[in-house]
Amino acid sequence: MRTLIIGDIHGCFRELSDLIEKFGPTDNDQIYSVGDVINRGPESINCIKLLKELNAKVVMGNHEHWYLRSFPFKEKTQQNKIFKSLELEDHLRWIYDLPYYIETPKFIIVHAGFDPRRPIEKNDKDVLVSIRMLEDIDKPWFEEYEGKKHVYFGHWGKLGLYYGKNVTGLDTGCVYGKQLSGIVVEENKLLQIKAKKVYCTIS
Ligand SMILES: [Mn+2]
Repeated sequence: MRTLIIGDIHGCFRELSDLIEKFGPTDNDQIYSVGDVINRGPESINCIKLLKELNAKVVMGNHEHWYLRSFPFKEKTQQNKIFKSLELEDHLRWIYDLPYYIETPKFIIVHAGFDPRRPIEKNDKDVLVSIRMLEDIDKPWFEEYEGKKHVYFGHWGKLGLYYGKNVTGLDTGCVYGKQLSGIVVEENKLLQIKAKKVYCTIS
């Protein structure tokens, strides 16, 4: 059995398909995603459909979290307009049921990270999908992490591919024209697909 953990996808379906093909999953393999499957890029719905077909395990990203917070789009804010255009209502239950982190005997998958000075289950959902820095000590959250389980996370596109002490950052900014990354855990092997184009400029 092999395990593939995929970084932030953001609707980049062609790159996701290529990455899956490169991995070549069998029925014994398990695919995970660090979340932010949707939004910003061109084909959010197709990304969800493919991950469902593959029985991938996906954690909640800030974009899925915000989508749920915005639904049913009553307020006319800019964010709601963007999400409305995604037309993801058929997949609402799937998004709603996404866990905020996944912990296995070997590793933890979380979208952004957590404050490691307290147990992950004691971190707020908003923290799990959005943390980068521990503001009070002005350090990235993972610099304080001393747990034994390896943590795989995304969310930090500017950080890019990051190998730290028992942590791996996998958001390599595909939607910004960089790469879609995945890591094969058992082989510690990195798979990358170059973005077909710049879908979105960094805001
Ligand atoms: Mn994110």
